[in-house]
Amino acid sequence: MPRVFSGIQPTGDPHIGNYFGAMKNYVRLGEEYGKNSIYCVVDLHAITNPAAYDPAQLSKRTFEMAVANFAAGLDPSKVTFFVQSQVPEHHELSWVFTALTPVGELERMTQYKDKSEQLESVPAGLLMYPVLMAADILLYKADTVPVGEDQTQHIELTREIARKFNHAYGETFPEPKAVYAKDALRIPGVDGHGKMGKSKGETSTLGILEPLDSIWQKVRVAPTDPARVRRTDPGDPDKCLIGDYHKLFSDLPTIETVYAGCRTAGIGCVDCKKMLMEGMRRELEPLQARAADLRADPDLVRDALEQGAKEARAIAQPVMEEVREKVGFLKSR
Ligand code: AQP
Repeated sequence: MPRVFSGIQPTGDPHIGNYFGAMKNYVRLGEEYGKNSIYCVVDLHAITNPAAYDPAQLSKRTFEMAVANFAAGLDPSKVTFFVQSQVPEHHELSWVFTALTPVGELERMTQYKDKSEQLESVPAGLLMYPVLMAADILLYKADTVPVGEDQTQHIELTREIARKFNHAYGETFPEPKAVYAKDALRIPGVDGHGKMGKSKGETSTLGILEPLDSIWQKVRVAPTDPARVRRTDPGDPDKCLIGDYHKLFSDLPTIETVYAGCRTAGIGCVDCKKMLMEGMRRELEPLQARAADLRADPDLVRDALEQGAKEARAIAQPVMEEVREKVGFLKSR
């Protein structure tokens, strides 16, 4: 049975990188795979990076991440959606994979190198992050993983772990493939410093639940093509993050107008940014209204998550039984 799995960290407010790079794909694949599309808020991952983790905020952020996904169109009655820590089989399988994975493989992960560089003391959990991610995916024997491009290396490692397990214990797990959203592989941060990411803080992100005034304050001062020093200088919209954002939010005629206007200096950067805000308003205002309705009924959200965890465990438990038997653990009577 083909199955989809993906997770999203409650390390901060969901941003347009998460939305276009992952969340919209969850909705699309959910329509195709129904309950076999399995998504979770990965709170176990969120505690591995001390720079982005605040215990006082974690449960609130987990709830908000669920709200954001439901508001973005994910229907919990049609897909399987839950909170990772409510399905303990994730860390059980993770431990089995830990025993199979060479430390050297983990140390060469780019995301580990980037994040550990910024820390004085590096928690082992940060190193083990991709092993837990492999367990998340393979616990459901998922073969399709909708993610952004930043996760490519982790998915490759997941395939390797599946191969290692199958080799050691017999054919058990599929080798999953990543699926990417076209035009949203790696959405740049609004500060112009690399990929938009939650753990980089609010200067990097445009939150999908963020008030539009606050979004405008960041867009207004966002860097554009450095070649456009004066209003009369022509620019290259392909070298401008506002140009990238237009491709996500604007309709085709607007994109054509903006791209031609930038290249000929027919429009200035401020006009270009104002036109972007129209598209953002169109996309985000209804989403934010749905989120407000959901927040007003927290029991509805919590019930949906708990039901999702039950559905996830119904798939995960037999897989874990199979793993325990193959690994050779003495079965409890
Ligand atoms: N900028 C992005 N462009 C496209 N896709 C992205 N994703 C994340 N950022 C972008 C995809 O969103 C899904 C959830 O990933 P995450 O929860 O790890 O999101 P994050 O913002 O990257 O969170 P972090 O790890 O707290 O932030 P950083 O990156 O700063 O370390 C994934 O499918 C991801 O690919």
